[in-house]
This record gives sequence, C-alpha cells and structure tokens, in this order.
Amino acid sequence: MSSLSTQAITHKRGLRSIPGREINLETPPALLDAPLTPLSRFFVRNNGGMPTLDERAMVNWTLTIDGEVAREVTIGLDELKSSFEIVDVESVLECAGNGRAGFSPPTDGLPWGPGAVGCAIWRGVRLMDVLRQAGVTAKAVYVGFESPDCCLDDSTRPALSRGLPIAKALSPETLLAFAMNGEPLALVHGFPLRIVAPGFPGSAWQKWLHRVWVRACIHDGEKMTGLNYRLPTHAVSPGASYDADDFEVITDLRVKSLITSPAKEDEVIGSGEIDVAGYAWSGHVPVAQVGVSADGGQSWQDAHLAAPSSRFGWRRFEACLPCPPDGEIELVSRAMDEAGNRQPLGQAPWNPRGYLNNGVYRVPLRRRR
Ligand SMILES: Nc1nc2c(c(=O)[nH]1)N[C@H]1C(S)=C(S)[C@@H](COP(=O)(O)O)O[C@H]1N2
Ligand SMILES: [Mo]
Repeated sequence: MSSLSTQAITHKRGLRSIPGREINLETPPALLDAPLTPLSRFFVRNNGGMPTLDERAMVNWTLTIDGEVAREVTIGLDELKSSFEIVDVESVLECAGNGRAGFSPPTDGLPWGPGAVGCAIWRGVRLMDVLRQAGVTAKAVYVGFESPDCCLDDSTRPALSRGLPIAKALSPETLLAFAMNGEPLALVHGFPLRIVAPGFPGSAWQKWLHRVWVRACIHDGEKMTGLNYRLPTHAVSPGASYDADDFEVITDLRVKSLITSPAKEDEVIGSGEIDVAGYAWSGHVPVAQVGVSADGGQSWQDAHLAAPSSRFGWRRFEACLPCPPDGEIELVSRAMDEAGNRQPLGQAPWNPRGYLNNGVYRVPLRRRR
C-alpha cells in the first residue's frame, strides 16, 4: 500500500481489509450499531487506485457537464457551492456485491460479508439543478460519469465509469456531494465531489467526479457493459451457459436487514430474553416491516420499527425475544418492503457476479451453561 493510500485511510478503525491491491474495507456488523455510520467505520470500495488529489489539485478541480446539452458547463467547487441550493440527503450506501460471500457456489468478485453498507447524511447540490443550467436536450437518455482513478494494472484504463438513467439524474434526491455527516468528503470517499444516488447500488455513486457526460444512449463506460453490475432477466443456474444480452443494469437495491446487536459468537444466558437490534433498508420501495426469530426461523415476532427519519435512510428495529428453551439459538432478521417483497430465507437468486444477495441475516449465539 503506498504512503498516500495509507494516509487516505488513517481515519478508519476496526474495518476488515479485503486482500488485493485496491483498498477495500468492510465494516463488522457490530460497528454499524448507530443511526449514522461515522467516517471511521464507513466501508470503502475502490475498483482501482485512488487519484492523488492534493490541495493544489482541489483549487484547480472542475466539473464539466457536456454531451446532449444546450450549453456545456465547466464549474469549480466554490462556484458550484455558491450557485446552487445546498441540500442534505440521508441515505444508505450499499455495494451491489454486499453479502456476495454468502452465495453458494461462490461467484466472481470481492468476497464481501454483510458489511459493505453504511448510512450517512450527504450534503451537496442537486445534479438536477446543474443539468438544468446546462439544458439537457430531448435526446438525453442517460448520464455517464468520469473520474481520474485508473486500474492498478493498466493506468491507461479508467477504474470505473458508471452512470444513471436520465430520470434518476433529474430526481431531486440525486446529488453532487461534497460533505458526509457534516464533514468535508474524505479522499477515500470521493473528495472533492461524488455522486449520491439513493436507492441505486454503490457502483452508481461515482467518486472523484469530474465529468458528467449526457448521453443519447445507455452509457457504455468502464464496467457498464458485459455482466458488470447487471442481473440476468431470468434465472441462471450455477455452471449453466447464459447470454450476456439477457442481463440488465441494476437500478434498485433490494429490501434487506442486518442485526447489529448481539454480534455473532456473543454468549447469551440460557433462559430469559434476548434484546435484538439492527437496521433495515431498501431501494425505491420503502421498508414496511421486520420479523425476527431466535430459533433459526421456526417462530417469528414483529420487531419494533423506528419511524423513518428520511426516505432513503435505514430504519432501526428492536425486539425482545424469549430465549428458546433448548436447541440452537440463532437470531434471524427478515425485512419486507411495501410491495410485499421479503428477504429470502436462504440465499437470493444466484447470479454469476454475485450481486444483491439479500438473504436473511443470521446470528448464531452460544448458550451459556
Ligand atoms: N471513481 C470511482 N467511484 C466509485 C468507485 C470506484 O472504484 N471509482 N467504486 C464504486 C462502488 S462499486 C461503490 S460500492 C462505492 C463505494 O463508496 P465508498 O468507497 O465511499 O464506500 O463507490 C463507487 N464509486
Ligand atoms: Mo460496489
């Protein structure tokens, strides 16, 4: 790890590093036990190397909006902040590969456990407002994002160039963000500017953004095509052949929950009650209910679900469960969204890249004798 990269993550505490040349850090669920995930505990996903942005680069940094627009716009950070309304949006950020390690058989991609997720208050200007100033043409269907980070094994290739359908780019919750939880955006999270696309997987939340390219076709930048961040439109069995044309870009997170307390391997008393707490979230369809179990899913109880503090944030759930008198103690949380979609009791539909595994979260506990 270069000294710059090391410097960039000195504020991280207790995260699990995923082996590889890129910096990828996962949060143990117990450290997600707060309504807002602090910077020190927020997971990190980098598809390549991080750009070397120093203070001078920040002063000279600009964002360009071009392509299918009436007027090309190039704007600096200070001007961006003073020209457009500044808004706060609380939102979960979850990697599409979160929970991938739970797929059987294993798939390609980083073996994330359950902690490639966090919730923060993002501050920025609406992408919509900046696009309006540029004047999006009637031909626009998508926006493509560009950043200076490159693949570590090929510095001529961008690490990632994702995008958003024009409707999402023009939605009021979609931001060009420069602050997180009231602090300036850290380099590792995309300083000086990143996309915030609530409801979309983390891949759409482009970091170190310096160009928004308004397109008349679906953006075809790095990791937009092939099987990248796409799901099959019909079931694909492990090992079976498939047609890449039958895969569609992921545009919505699935309903999901995570028990943050107690943690795996915690001991509990052999009788009495167990206090369970965690968070539930979803994409564009709100969370409706969370069920919890202490006996591995044989019996269920509705958890108390805190009122939503925002549309795209996560919701705390709490329950007090009677300890099963005998047998294994296994806590399970299972969320349902307003459309009636529930987390699968096993794994989510298997797919070659291991995306969107929203299977229920299970916490086996040891019984104290
Ligand atoms: N420029 C750039 N933006 C990026 C990435 C990247 O590799 N490069 N990774 C994306 C992915 S896949 C995820 S899940 C989120 C992670 O954001 P975080 O590192 O701030 O947690 O950033 C997204 N934005
Ligand atoms: Mo991701």
